Amino acid sequence: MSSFRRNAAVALGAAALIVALPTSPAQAMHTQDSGARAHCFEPRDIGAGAKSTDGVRGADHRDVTRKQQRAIEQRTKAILSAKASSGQTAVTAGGAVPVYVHVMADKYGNGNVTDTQIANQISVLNKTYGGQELVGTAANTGFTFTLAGTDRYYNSTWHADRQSTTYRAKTRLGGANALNIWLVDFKYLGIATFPWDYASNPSIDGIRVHFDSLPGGSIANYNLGETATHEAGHWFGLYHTFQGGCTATNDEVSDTPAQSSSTNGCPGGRDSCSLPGLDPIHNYMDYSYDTCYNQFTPNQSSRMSTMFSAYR
Ligand SMILES: [Ca+2]
Ligand SMILES: [Ca+2]
Ligand SMILES: [Zn+2]
Repeated sequence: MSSFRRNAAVALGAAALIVALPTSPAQAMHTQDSGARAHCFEPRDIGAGAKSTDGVRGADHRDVTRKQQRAIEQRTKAILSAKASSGQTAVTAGGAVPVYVHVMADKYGNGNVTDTQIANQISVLNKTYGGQELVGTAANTGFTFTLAGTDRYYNSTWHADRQSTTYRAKTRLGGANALNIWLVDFKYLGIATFPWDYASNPSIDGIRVHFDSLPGGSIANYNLGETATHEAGHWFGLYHTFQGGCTATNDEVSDTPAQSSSTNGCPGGRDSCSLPGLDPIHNYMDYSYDTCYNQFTPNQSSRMSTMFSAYR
């Protein structure tokens, strides 16, 4: 039984969680019982005044308040109408995304994933963003991913995701449109930055992903590479499907039914809000198991294109 869960664990200290990694069922129970969404990681990474949340597929991006959410929507509209009035195409659907993978192994080589695992991870990105896990229902986002480079570091501090602002700034490659993936060992499955934060914080832009969540990794239920799909979803500007809970606007995506809270596992038929539709437990932006994930929706797809066009 894995100790990992996408949404718990953020309230626990790092030490407890490190022991809680897959070999320790007792700690796993402890971890899973902790549902609190503490704001416990590195607000300094995210930008002045911002609170960060997000952990084991839980608090994995900075917290965005309703007010900030509205401001982001308005800012995006303004950027795109300015583009349109200057004669540019406001929104281009999809795009080619160069991917830089930074393998942050420790000095003994722990975390040194293979080139095959990295290639398989890129394939998973292409499969999931191509709508290939549920053809006909899942959206083909039009985004494609190509491995632009792999580098390997053997630094135990960086491997543990310490000094992450420093190591990201030193190792990040490419421009706004380049997806940087740092593979580390931490208590989260992944952590992401949002596209609208790129301009103010370009040097840390990208996603940090647990190296053992890659295809062939050891984190039970979360080792098919879809943590990177989820984190990249944030990087493209998606919120969790349960953002905003049972409110009308919720995650700013009209075809993802509102959800009161995150999903764990794969509970078919879950319906946590009286608003129309069953909870989107198969959506990559919920916290379900990798085996449960199979889709982005058409409107998530268009939101990603909108945000990519505005900010990347
Ligand atoms: Ca929605
Ligand atoms: Ca419902
Ligand atoms: Zn997330």
